[in-house]
Amino acid sequence: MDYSNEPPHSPLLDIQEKRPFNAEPSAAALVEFPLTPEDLVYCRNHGPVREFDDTYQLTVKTDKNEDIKFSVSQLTTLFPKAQIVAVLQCAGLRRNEMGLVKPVHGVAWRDGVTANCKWGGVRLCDLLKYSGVQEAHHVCFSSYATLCQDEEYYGASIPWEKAIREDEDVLIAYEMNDEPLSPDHGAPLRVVVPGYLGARWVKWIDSILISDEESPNYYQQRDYKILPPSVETKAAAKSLWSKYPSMTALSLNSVIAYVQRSSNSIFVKGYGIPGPTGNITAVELTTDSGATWHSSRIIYREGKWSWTLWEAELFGVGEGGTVHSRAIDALGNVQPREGLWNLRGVAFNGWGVGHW
Ligand SMILES: Nc1nc2c(c(=O)[nH]1)N[C@H]1C(S)=C(S)[C@@H](COP(=O)(O)O)O[C@H]1N2
Ligand SMILES: [Mo]
Repeated sequence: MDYSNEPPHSPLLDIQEKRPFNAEPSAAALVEFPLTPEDLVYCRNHGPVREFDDTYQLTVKTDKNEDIKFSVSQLTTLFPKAQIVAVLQCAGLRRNEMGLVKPVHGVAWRDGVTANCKWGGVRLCDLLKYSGVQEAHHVCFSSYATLCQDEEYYGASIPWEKAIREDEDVLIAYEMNDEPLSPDHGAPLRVVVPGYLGARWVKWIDSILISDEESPNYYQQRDYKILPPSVETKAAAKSLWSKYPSMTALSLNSVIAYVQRSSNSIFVKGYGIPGPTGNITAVELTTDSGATWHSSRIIYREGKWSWTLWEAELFGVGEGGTVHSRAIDALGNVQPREGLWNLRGVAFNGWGVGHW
C-alpha cells in the first residue's frame, strides 16, 4: 500500500503505528477540553490516509438499480445542516489494561482513543428519504476510495431502525467542531453514528447501500466482535466469527485521567462514556476497593451522546494508594468492576483506575 502521499498528522499524538497511522493523545490532555480540539483527536486507520478534491461523490444505491450521486456541495445545499455533539470511541479503548489479564490481539491502545466533537452534516434519514430507498434491515456504508489491510475497501453497517430514526442523529458529516473535516478524520465525508463504536463511523464514505444483509466487509464480519473468553487464539476464532453479533453500542465506561496529590487530599479528574441505556448521571470514586463510594462533580455533559467530564477532591487519604471510578447511567446501570476479557481486546469497561 502507498503511504507516500499522506497529509501531515497532528504532532500532539503518541504514535502507536506509523503505517497505517494510529495515534492517540494522553487522557490527561483530553479532559482539559469539553469539545476535543482537532489536533487531540485520535487517529485510527486500517490503511493510508488520502486527500480528495471536489470531484468526490457519494453514491446512494437504491433498489431500483438507479444510483443517485451527490457531490459534497449538493449535499450542503439540498439538505439542512444538523449539528450534534457526540463522543467517538474506538472499541479498543483501554486494550492495554485488558492485555494485563491475558494477551490480546490489536493495537495496544491506552485510554486516549476517544474524542468528544460537534459534528455537522446531513441527517442520514433525510438523505435516505430524499433518495426514495425502500426499507430493508441494514444500511451499509463503504469507502472504496481508500485501501485497507484486511480487505480492499472499508465497510460497516447499522440497523435500519438506527439509520432512519431522526432522534438517533446519524449523520453524513462534513464538519467537525465547526470546521470542514480534515483528511485524517475522513474528509470530505464521514459517517457519525452517535452511541456506536467508532468502527461504524466510516471515513471517506463514498457509497451507501440498503440491504437485508449486514455489510459483508471484514471489519463488520470478522473483527469488532466480542468473542467468548474461551476463544484464546486466532485459529480458534476463525470458524466462530459468524456465530457472534457485530458490536453496536459502546459500553458504559469511566476513566481516571489523572490524580494530583496535595497535603491531605487528592484531586481526581476523568471522563465517562455513555452505554446503550442513556447518558451518565453520576461518576463515583472509591479508595477502598468499593467498600465506600464518593460522588464526583460533573463539570460537562451535553445532550444524549456526549461524554461526561467529572472531577473530585478526596480528603484524608494516605501517602499513596489506588482510586477507582465507576459510571452510573440514567437507568441506574453501573459500570462493572471487571471488564470481560476477549481475544480482540474490545469493549473493556472495568472500573477506571488511578494511583497516587
Ligand atoms: N474508511 C475508514 N473508515 C474508518 C476506519 C478506517 O480504517 N477506514 N477506521 C474506523 C475506526 S476502527 C475508528 S475507531 C474510527 C476512527 O476515527 P478517527 O480516525 O477520526 O478518530 O474510524 C472508523 N472509520
Ligand atoms: Mo476503532
